Amino acid sequence: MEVNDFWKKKIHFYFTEILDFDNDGRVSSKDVAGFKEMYKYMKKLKQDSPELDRFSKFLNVWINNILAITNKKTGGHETSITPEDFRKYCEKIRVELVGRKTWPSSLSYMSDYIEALFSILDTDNDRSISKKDFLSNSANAEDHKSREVSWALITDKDDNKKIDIRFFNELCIEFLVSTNPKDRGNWIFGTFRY
Ligand SMILES: [Ca+2]
Ligand SMILES: [Ca+2]
Repeated sequence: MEVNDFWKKKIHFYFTEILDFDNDGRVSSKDVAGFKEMYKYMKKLKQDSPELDRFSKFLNVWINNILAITNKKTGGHETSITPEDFRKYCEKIRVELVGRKTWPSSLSYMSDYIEALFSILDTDNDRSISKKDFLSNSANAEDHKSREVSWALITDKDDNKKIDIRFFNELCIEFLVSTNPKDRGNWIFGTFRY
């Protein structure tokens, strides 16, 4: 199963709109610093909080893993990731994920990264993502609307549904694999602007 234009657009969107926090066209530890600040603010944490420390560690491990893979190919010592590097990385791990619902051991570091994402979405820290959590990350009215549509798609219009960490992992894997816009994992980041 090859990737298609929908998949490429989705991965590009994820890179530019979500990962590249400071909008400089690359993903690096500078973006992790931005996410850390946002997380600290959202969860009302102190600068020296162990939770905050764990959160940024997860993100850095993940970025370093992508760099290790992309640098291996170029033989270089790049410290930031381009959209093309990222797409190639996603294509590579996608091969290992097709048909799976859990991370293979070769990608075990992804669980920690997914845990960090889950923590961002779980705004009230009760270890599940409710519709309220999902909508509360909206940036503006338009974003709020697309999140409502995304939620309906993911949960089959069940407003009382809760997304636990196991289901969230499945949806994230589907996000990385799916070439079909109808698959619900495509909407886990709450947008239709692919
Ligand atoms: Ca950046
Ligand atoms: Ca929650």
